[in-house]
Amino acid sequence: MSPSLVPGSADAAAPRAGSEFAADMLKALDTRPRSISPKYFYDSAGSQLFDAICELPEYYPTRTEIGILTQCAGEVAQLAGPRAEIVEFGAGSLLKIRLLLDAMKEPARYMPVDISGDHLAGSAAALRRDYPGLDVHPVVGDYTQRVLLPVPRAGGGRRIGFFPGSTIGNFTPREAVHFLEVAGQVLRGGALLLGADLVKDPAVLHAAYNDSAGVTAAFNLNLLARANRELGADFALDQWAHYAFYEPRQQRIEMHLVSRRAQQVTVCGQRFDFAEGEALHTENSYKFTIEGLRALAMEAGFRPGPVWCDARQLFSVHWLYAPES
Ligand code: AVJ
Repeated sequence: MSPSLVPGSADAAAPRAGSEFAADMLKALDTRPRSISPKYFYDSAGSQLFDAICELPEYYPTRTEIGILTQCAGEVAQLAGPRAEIVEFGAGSLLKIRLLLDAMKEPARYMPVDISGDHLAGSAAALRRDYPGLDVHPVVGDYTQRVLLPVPRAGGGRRIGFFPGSTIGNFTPREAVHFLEVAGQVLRGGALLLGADLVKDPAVLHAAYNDSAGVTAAFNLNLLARANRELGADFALDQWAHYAFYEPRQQRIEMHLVSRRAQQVTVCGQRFDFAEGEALHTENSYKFTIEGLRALAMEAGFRPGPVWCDARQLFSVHWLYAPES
């Protein structure tokens, strides 16, 4: 039995987050327009801020997806069949995976793939305690790159991918197809359960990324705070503005950090100039139509199955059949 391809890096090969962050930040500051991957939001402070975002009244995706998963879990369990092996891309919320595990018949194995080993260890311990029959097998790796899953498939059941939260929206459409192609290889013969945020009234989208409590602003600014902590940078946080808006032609929210005045910053001992109003692009969060998402999946070789939505059509959860071979 050969191990299968997963997007991510194998345990031993995982790069040090610090040095990768340093290299990517220096590269971002040297490029025009300046932009950096949103994966650097998630140090421990950023992960806590993200959890706070999920509780905000304006941020509908998390609670809406949980509602949908609660409704469709029985049907999902039927589709998955007995002794399924679940591969989660990103060790997300324990609540979401529990909804699936509780509905499934004798789930055999749970393999969360995440860049944060600490995050993985915490959730693995809790799940092992609560699901004694389940083989919990975390994989430290970056699922946005491809690598090998270290273990052969669990015997008998189907391999089911789980990619909730509309994290797929952080990829450009091209990157999303590439991710899905790699995921399709990992999951071949099985399926992917995918959460995708939907195109909707721009005012609703705008509010979700411009909350009145300022938590999303703090989450965005934490990237600069993290650079100060880890890269010896000297960003003056009060000289930077959180700027998030919906771009309807590309169907995406863009988040930026905008310099409030002309200023110089030092990062890893190097100086960089920012003009007043110059920006660092920190995140894209694409929104989808149901048909558009299904078309992307088909481009990557998946066959679309059932789709579940909330009554207001805010969010969608898709069952996508992976290629057979
Ligand atoms: C985790 C990527 C799905 O795009 O809504 C929340 C991250 N950024 N608020 C999203 C995020 C700002 C979130 N994803």
